[in-house]
Amino acid sequence: MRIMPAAEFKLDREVDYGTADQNEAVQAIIESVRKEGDAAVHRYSEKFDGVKVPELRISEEEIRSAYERVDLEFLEAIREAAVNIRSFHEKQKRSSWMDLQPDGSLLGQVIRPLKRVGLYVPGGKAAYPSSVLMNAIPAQVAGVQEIAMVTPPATAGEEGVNPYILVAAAEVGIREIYRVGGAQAVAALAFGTESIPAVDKIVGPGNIYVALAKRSVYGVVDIDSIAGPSEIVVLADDSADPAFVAADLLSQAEHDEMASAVLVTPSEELARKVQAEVIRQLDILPRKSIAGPSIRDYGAILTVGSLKEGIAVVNRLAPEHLELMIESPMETLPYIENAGAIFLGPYSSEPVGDYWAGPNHVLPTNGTARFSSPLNVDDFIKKSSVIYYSREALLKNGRKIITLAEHEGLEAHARAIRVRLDKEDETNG
Ligand code: HSO
Ligand code: ZN
Repeated sequence: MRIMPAAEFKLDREVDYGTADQNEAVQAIIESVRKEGDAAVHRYSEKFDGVKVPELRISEEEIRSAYERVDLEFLEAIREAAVNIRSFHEKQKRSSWMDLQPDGSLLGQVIRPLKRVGLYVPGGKAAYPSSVLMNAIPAQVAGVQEIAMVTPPATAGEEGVNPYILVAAAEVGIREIYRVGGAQAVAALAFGTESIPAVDKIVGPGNIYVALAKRSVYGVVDIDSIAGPSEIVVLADDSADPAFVAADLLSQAEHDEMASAVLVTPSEELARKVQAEVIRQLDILPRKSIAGPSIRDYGAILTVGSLKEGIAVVNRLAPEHLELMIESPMETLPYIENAGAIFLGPYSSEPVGDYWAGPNHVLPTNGTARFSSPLNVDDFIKKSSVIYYSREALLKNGRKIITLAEHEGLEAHARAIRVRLDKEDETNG
């Protein structure tokens, strides 16, 4: 892991818009699924996952048997995590409101949950039961009635779906689960097929084909943000334990060869110690083949002249995860402008947030913390404005509305108001 002055570090992250071939393939899949429904879904699953399934929907029996294949410790832990996540998201709930004006008019906003949401859960290296909870629970807290989950077979050529994913889903009450992945799953959720009814919004991470498909159906349905590789920035001073810092950097590096782990520090000594620790810990990591390239290509230890300078670097990076392992993290918090989740002090290691504490682990990546937020209850609601004008209120304001309409050359708008004012004049006169 290279040590360098922060000023020399260039974070040249780009959004992956896919190759021309990938885009073309995804468009073809979406078109076919839209036109042919289930038949196309089956065809693509056979082509890409090597499976021929009689039923897309996973049976109750299969969910029951998944419970027999997971251990009790996992089950207990996921239940407790779900309680923590639910209670955190309960605090995000908003209420509808109505404001009565002195002239008798009423203005307000009603909150409604989305009716039906599709949750994509990847197979393979990023099949995380914890992400099932993180995506489903805010939707449920928002009041979403139907959640349909899609997930590809765990092993190519076989029908079986990861039992931990099935159990996590069942634990939060998701029973509508389909054995399908890739762009065909996204297209099915967006347009609906004979066996998969269309949804209003699609959430959840996936590979490049899933990401391109989501981008492409946006507008037909809503989507969540498109996640880039995971990132962590640790801002640490001499008070930090190098072994803690190195372990936390590696915890994100093991997600993806393209994940980035960066230490920002005013301490040359800590920089050297963390560098040595990363080498030592990496060597004995089971996912060394993923974490190694991540650390090599996207990892860095950035030295700064002061803590203040370090904070400026952090704000520029706008990391998905930020750990403050410094003397007074609480006092520094007000100066952090851009970060998806902020972990304070030596014991708030990132996995505490990934799995357990309650805040969502679906966070803005790729610098998007500059303008966006963790996945939350608001992502699953919508608002309608409510307007009630009393007779008195319209009489008072009608002339001014007419003026604005006339200046836009919209005479029918003006007349819609005038017809009411005129009627008043007639009755009065
Ligand atoms: N750190 C990941 C979330 C995750 N970690 C899932 C473990 N499982 C992205 O924020
Ligand atoms: Zn993680």
